[in-house]
Amino acid sequence: MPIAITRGISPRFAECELTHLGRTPIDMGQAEREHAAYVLALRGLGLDVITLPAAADLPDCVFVEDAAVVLPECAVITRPGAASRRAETTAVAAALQPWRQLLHIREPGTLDGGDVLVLDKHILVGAGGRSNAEGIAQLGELLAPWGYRVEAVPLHGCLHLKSAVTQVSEDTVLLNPAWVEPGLFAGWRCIEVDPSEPDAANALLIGAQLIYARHHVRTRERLIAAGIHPLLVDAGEVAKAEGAVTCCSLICQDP
Ligand code: CIR
Repeated sequence: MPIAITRGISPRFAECELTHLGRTPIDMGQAEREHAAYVLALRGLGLDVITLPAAADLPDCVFVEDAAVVLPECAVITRPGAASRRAETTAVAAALQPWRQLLHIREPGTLDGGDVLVLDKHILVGAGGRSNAEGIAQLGELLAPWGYRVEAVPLHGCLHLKSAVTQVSEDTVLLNPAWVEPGLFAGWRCIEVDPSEPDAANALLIGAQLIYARHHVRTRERLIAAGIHPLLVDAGEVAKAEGAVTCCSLICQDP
């Protein structure tokens, strides 16, 4: 059975890293409810969900996606770009150990999982923010034995590559053309976010089912018009922390 790893929300979530957003109050009760519903949505898709305990001293620990890149053949434990987030990887690595061979990004490399978009054997990595050239080069060397091709992609104005683009069906990506160059996705059907919803490109594809934040109403209409019918989850509180639906889980499909 495929596995999803999630992690509880730190009591210090209000001290999360913020790069492009101003700080606004987070409703912790609502954040907990949204997270519980997200876990239920994953279970509803047949995933066995392992939820790690939150760490009081790691405000961003709910965003497990940034701590690892999980592939069928292995998992790469990252070295997050924000120093406050580096210790998050310890618990995530321990949780992945039974399921995957572990590889590691080493200093001075930095890499956030949110920057890593896997499109079959082509891996695009957002460069210049949390993930540096050294980290991206290490990822390429670690994954070359399995035939993966890693390409650095310039980002403009957003935190991670997967803030700007995600895969939303077998042949389709959803992207914000102001944040990532659409020409990189030749051969893919591209849907653009509604201009009023710049942060609406993040969606979580599990098998054929798309999980998507309920508040991106206009972009959702574009998905539906393209024949993609997402399962909606509330993600308003993680959005205040610059997080979204991919960030809160690591999916380990059966290898
Ligand atoms: C951070 O700035 O690191 C967190 N507040 C948000 C991380 C979101 N993660 C993701 O998009 N993969």
